[in-house]
Amino acid sequence: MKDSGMYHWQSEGAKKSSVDDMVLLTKITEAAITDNLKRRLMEDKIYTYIGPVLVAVNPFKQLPYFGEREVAMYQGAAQYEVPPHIYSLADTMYRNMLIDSDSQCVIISGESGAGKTVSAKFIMNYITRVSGGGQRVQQVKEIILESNPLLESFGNAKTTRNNNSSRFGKYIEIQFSRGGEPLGGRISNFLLEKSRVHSLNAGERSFHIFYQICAGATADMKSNLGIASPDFYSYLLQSGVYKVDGTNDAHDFQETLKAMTVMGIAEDTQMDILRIVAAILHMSNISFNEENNASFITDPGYLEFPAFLLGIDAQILGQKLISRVFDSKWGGKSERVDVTLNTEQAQFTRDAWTKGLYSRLFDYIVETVNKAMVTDANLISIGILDIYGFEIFTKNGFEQFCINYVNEKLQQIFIELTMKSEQEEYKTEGIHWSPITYFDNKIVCDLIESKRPPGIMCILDDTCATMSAKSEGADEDFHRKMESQVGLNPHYQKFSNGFIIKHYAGNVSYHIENFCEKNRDVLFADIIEVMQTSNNEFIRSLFPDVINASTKSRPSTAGTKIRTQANELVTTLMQCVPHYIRCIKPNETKKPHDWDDQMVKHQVEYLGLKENIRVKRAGFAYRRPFQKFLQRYAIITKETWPSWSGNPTQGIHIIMKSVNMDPSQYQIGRSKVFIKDPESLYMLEECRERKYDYYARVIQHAFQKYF
Ligand code: AD9
Ligand code: MG
Repeated sequence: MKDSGMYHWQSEGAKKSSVDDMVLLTKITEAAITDNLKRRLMEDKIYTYIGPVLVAVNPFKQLPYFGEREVAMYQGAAQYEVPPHIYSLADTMYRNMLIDSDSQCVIISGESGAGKTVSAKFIMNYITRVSGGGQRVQQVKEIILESNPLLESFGNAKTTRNNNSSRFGKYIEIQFSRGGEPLGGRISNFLLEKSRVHSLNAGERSFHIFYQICAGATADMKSNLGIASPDFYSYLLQSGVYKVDGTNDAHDFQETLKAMTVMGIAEDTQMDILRIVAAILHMSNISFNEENNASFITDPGYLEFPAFLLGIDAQILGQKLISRVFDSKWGGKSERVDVTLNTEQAQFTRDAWTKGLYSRLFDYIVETVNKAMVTDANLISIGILDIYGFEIFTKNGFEQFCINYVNEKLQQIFIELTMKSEQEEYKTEGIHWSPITYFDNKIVCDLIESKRPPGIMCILDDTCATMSAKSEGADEDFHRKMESQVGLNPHYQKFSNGFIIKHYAGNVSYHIENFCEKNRDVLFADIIEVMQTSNNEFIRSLFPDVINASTKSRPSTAGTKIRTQANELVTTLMQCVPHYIRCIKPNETKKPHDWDDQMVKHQVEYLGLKENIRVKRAGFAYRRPFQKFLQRYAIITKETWPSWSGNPTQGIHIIMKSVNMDPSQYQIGRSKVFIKDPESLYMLEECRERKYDYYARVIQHAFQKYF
């Protein structure tokens, strides 16, 4: 189909080939859902509802309906009046926040490349466009929008599944005044996949910034930072992929610099940031040889430039790469011993050094964005959660384990809030209801994060706590412990050098190699000490660590951090009114109008869309505590206006009766009123608006008459 720039959706009605809201499907099967989504995508309709949940299919092409015209069209429009759109969801969130003074959040889920980050940006764009504000507000909006290209440059990369894959998770809260003006914001970031700095899979790239600097550096930068083409640097050379379809690295580099300026990062600091990026590239060219189990630097000339960029001594850099200081206990006395490393250990040290530098730089950038938009007012907010999607690669490691764990947690929230709590609420409110069964993935979350009995993360932490500094044999030990402690869990299965987890979204085989080292995630004390001697103040500031050999407390592991963060996130999300976008990836070719039926069906299945439709269909579209309902609709009848102080149930009945609401359309529970179909709710809304208009006219009339 050609992209005519017209609204394909407006021909709706002439040919009723698909439904806008899948609650209206005549047959609720996975095949029917898939077919509905396919028909719509072929007509360039990428959005479909399941009640309030938005399903978004990635079109892999720019669609014309995201302009000013649509922004105007969706502002204040009721969901049923306009075609499904992400702007409608954004508008609902924004308006709900203003009406109820409740913070809102949107949980965007779907596998890698399904369109989560694009969706998050549409929401941020819409909200910044419809909200007003003076100069400071405009500045806050610019910071919010510019944080996207900045964080993507440092935190996104081309993978085999997505050319712009988020390699970190992000929850951004936009904070508003009661009048709806964005006054500030806050970003929480989750576990950057930092091993990408040094290890690339075939067909993938490292973080965008490395290629941007090569393509876009000015002549001055090139000579000051020693920038060459990407194939000059070992880290980038290993995959041999330098370009990404549809990406202009030189242009994006300018965007990155501009975004840094918007964040208030001074030009000198920008240069310091790029200095670190360049130093990492140069460090990758330091290689090692070995004699009698002791490594030496193949060409010490390669030490000079990175040492210069980092402001440290080249000789010390070399020495720290081929030897390491260990704390050893001899006869009760603690002693520091310098041990020579073999080639493998030296390479490991170099990579630990570069990834440590990079992750600290990334944290600095997130912190800077946060400082730029900080506000101390206690405000209402809209939170947007865009994390890395569920991943299954040919070889999956510790990173995929963490990424998939977070996705598992999000699925759990979705289940908790849309399926479980919905059904439980009917029960506690005493509403008549026939239950629907669904797969509750809590069992998988427990397998990973449970403390008692210990789940995989606990077992991993235990192994790390007792492993030797050189970590020999730790992964095997971890493997054995898992077998004895979670071996019987039906969602766990062992294989020779790894284990399979039966996730909600599919079975993933994880290779055990390096799990312990990556989980321990410590930067060696002597590397930190060297960095603290840097003659560059900015670089020193990234290493504020206090090194104290006698400190008994164990540093927290990567697994513990992600588990804590994931659980904190759940708590935050639970305090907001949740909205959901379920992104679907229609093919692996990244081409428009290409449809892989099996692939979509699989996603429909694991996202639980069928059960979601069933629950919605059998359930109630709307529920509100008595008081909130009465406040909102009191205007409809004379008896309840301006406020109702009698028995709430009676007040609600009066309002319902006055609009001729069919009694089968609503039920009154113990503390809430439930309305079955969205249409019935819209009817109430319309009556409310008519009354508002009427009173507005009366007031205007009186005003004109007397003044
Ligand atoms: V990952 O888990 O970060 O690897 P995402 O975030 O789900 O993944 P992303 O939003 O990055 O996927 O989308 C992948 C690509 O699909 C984008 O770079 C676009 O080229 C394309 N895409 C996604 N959604 C849209 C859309 N609504 N319109 C046009 C889209 N292109
Ligand atoms: Mg993304």
